[in-house]
Amino acid sequence: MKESVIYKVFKRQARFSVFLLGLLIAPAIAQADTFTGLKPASPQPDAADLKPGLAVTYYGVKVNSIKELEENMGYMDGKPGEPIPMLNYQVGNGNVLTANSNDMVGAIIKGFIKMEQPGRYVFMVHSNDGVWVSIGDKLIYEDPDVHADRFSDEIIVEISEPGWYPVHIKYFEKKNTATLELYWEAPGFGELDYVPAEVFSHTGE
Ligand SMILES: [Ca+2]
Repeated sequence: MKESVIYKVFKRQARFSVFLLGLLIAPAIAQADTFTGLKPASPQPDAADLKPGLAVTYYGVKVNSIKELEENMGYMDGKPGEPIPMLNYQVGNGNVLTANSNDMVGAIIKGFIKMEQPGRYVFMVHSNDGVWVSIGDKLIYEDPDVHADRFSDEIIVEISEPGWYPVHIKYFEKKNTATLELYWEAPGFGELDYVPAEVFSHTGE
């Protein structure tokens, strides 16, 4: 039987509607992703070795992506910077993190975060420019290119084992304004707020 023109148009529109619906639903599903299987530091760091804040190494680079930052790191030495007490930097045109520069900064940030209750943690990242965030050896977020201030969706993490988890963040600021903020809603810490300085630490020199 020959399909009428009207039926053909209807079918095409129905397909298009399903496509649009998919576009709407996909981000909602992505947002609901829950990260599990994060690995606590093993062995756990010795309390006597812990220093406040996160360790940072800076690279003077003009890059457009985390990948380009990594390529630069292959042949240049970074400079250790003052430890970063907490990730609450929305500095406009000011200096980037604890660096003495306001532009063309790459930063490799390492240390530990204490998640002292088992359960569900909601993280959010606010970045400008590119960022890559791993906790417990699991990549939980990346927004790796040049961009204006931009929030992640909610990043849901579930852990069963309380303790210190390794944090590894790659970040760069190319030019103009810079932001790097990390928020959480953690068991026992109430509503969404900056991850507090008291749960960050690092070891080493
Ligand atoms: Ca910028």
